[in-house]
Amino acid sequence: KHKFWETQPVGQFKDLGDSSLPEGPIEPPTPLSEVKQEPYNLPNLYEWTTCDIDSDETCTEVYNLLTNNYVEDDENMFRFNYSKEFLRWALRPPGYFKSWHIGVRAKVSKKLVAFITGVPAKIRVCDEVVKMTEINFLCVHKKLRSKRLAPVMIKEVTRRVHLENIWQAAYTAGVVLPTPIATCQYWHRSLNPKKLIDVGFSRLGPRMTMSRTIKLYKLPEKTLTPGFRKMELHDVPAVTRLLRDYLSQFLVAPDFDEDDVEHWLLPTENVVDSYLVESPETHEITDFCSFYTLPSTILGNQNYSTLKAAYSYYNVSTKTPLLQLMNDALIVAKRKDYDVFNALDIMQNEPLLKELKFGPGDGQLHYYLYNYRIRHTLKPSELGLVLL
Ligand code: MYA
Ligand code: JJ1
Repeated sequence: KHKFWETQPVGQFKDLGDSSLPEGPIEPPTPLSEVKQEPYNLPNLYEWTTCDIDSDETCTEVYNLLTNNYVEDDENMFRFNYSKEFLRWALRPPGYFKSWHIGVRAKVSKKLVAFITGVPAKIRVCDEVVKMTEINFLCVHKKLRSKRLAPVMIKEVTRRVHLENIWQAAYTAGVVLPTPIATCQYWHRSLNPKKLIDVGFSRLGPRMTMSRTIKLYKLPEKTLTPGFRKMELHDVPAVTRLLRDYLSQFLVAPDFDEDDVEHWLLPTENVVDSYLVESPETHEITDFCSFYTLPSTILGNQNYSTLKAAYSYYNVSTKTPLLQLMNDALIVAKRKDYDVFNALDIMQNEPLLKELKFGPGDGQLHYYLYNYRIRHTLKPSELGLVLL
């Protein structure tokens, strides 16, 4: 059934529940001298390219490929529309490798027709911190689908990751592959219900009018928590301590140092927003919340072309109840004109989502590890990792 994935060092469906298999790497690293030195073969009309995302021209080509060919919902009404600034942020974390930003071009026209990326990350699985790559932005042009290009791209990124002496990966997908470590549910909180209904993102509930719906989702103009403010550069050490401490309770979570926190959580306009609570008395940093910006193109609507969505990222509470913190994040997102606030049922989110008037979406997100076996499937609440 999975001609490609059956050949890869990933958990196989037939092994689910076999507790005799050891936890940890599925196959051992090989000496670097044994890693294949040449790229995998592509069909004859295509060639590999390393994408220099610093170059405006290349970044635009990647942006255009993804804008027209990346992930859609199951009814093809919306398509993710990552911005160029977002792509630059996502692809250049501390210690990134340019060689892991891989494109495929048509040999004659030089048109970019496929893409896959890796970025380095330290991820803790139970009590081991493992050097991994996070794989994202796998995309094959719509006209080249179902020609088995994706397996070649995955093997090529694997080879280039191996050349850096890294042997594990983490990734998420909307499709089921061998074998999820967890399956999570998307939840959505309407901020601009009229537009969401007009574009078919949501529906008027039974026995609801538009004006009752607008009233239902109304939010205050201002945040409620005293000491709530935007994160700044000088907060990096305090936020790192807070986040490391908080993430230690999850079975799978990133192992962030200060450089990671500066990159991944310091606010970047229209890319990532982070807020914290500084105690008005002690000036201690006690709580933190963040979201990233990922609009979607609205396919075939007369009146609207993009849906502005915020995605819940990392939230930490020690003093302010998580509910109040997330409510303040909703207030900020509403004030900044987002149409919807999305979140997964990971970490401690699930009980809050219902109280904050989120509703379950029609999409799921499956989490995967490459070449690392864990003995049990995780509950979403045991996951402390958000991929972009
Ligand atoms: S998830 C986002 C994926 N992108 C999209 O959904 C965008 C729209 N779709 C497309 O561009 C294409 O449909 C893609 C497949 C490119 C997805 N992850 O070439 P094919 C398997 C992994 O004929 P196409 C993200 O970016 C499929 O089961 N495998 O198919 C994370 C089949 O194998 P098998 C996938 O439709 C990516 C084979 O590909 C996915 O033309 C993580 C068919 O190939 C998928 N999302 O192209 C990648 N979809 O026969 C893995 C289909 O066995 C990373 N397939 O079932 C692994 C770790 C690597 C690094 C390791 C380092 C140590
Ligand atoms: O956004 C998603 N679904 C929306 C739109 C559905 C449109 C028709 N298919 C949705 N809307 C309902 C919202 C409603 C608001 C009021 C309260 C009740 C709910 O459900 C879904 C997620 O739910 N998104 C997708 O399907 C996009 C793909 C998701 C897989 C992502 C793969 C990631 C790639 C890895 O990097």
